[in-house]
Amino acid sequence: MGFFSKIAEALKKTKENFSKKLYALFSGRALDDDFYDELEAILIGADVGVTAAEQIIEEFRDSCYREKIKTPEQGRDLLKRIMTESIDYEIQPYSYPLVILVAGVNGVGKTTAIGKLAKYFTKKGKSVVLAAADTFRAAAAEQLEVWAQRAGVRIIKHEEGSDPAAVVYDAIASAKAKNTDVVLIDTAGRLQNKKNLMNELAKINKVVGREYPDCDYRTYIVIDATTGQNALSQVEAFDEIIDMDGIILNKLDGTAKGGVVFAISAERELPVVFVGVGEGIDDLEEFDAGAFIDALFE
Ligand SMILES: Nc1nc2c(ncn2[C@@H]2O[C@H](COP(=O)(O)OP(=O)(O)O)[C@@H](O)[C@H]2O)c(=O)[nH]1
Ligand SMILES: [Mg+2]
Repeated sequence: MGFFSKIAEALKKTKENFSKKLYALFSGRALDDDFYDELEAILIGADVGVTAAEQIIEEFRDSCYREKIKTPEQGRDLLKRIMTESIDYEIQPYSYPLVILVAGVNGVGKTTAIGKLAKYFTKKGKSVVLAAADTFRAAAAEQLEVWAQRAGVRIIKHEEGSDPAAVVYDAIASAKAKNTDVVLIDTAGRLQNKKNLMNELAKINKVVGREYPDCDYRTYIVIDATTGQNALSQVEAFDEIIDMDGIILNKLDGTAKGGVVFAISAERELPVVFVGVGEGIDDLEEFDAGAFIDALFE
């Protein structure tokens, strides 16, 4: 399945909240105040968020006037274009050696995403090593090891409770020694202990900068789409700890809250880089704004 069909499948529930109502809205209605109120309600109902909904509608109103939009079809196309533009970021292609740090609260799917990313890069012919820097629970490294086996990649892990930054140090040393293209860093996500988490991530960040200054370094925060607007405060909290480069939006399958993509763009100006659409190793897709919108409006 390509991005479009996987996304269309994953967005099924979001669409129920969205595309049918939009379709009805655009069917033979005047673009009056009631129309805009209803449009705002539909956007907010799909978890687009108030800020993003207001921005989209303002832009839509202005453009309708400017472009002399008359028919519902023209209006629908215009809305599609505006919504696409609001989430369409240019993402710098990866260069190698590459290090990706994956952060986020417990249970959002960090470890799963690392497993999927390992497969993603090996499919591109890249060599990969995983750094099991969630040393908080022994089970975390074991879980990552299962993913390493599935993807057929190496893993560096230490004892439970050991220093996560030391794991990252070793993984980088190993990548240098073996000319490995990609280092993927799994981390713990205990937000209830914010100070520890902050120190830990900051320390890992420093080790990467010091030991691998020439690598392409990306920091991704993973969020769970089913949490909707709550994910925003997680993005904010992690973005304050280390400057995040992008978002992995997990569990898009089975949620009606796919509109959170727009909220993140409007509030944080962070691109969604990948989406998780299931629990399997191939259930990760590069985010494509145009295909996402097509699937949403379909
Ligand atoms: N439906 C669905 N489940 C997912 C997805 N990504 C992860 N999960 C599930 O979410 C749960 C937590 O994942 P895990 O990777 O352990 O989260 P972590 O605590 O952030 O490392 C597991 O049961 C995963 O199978 C996804 O894209 N879709
Ligand atoms: Mg984990």
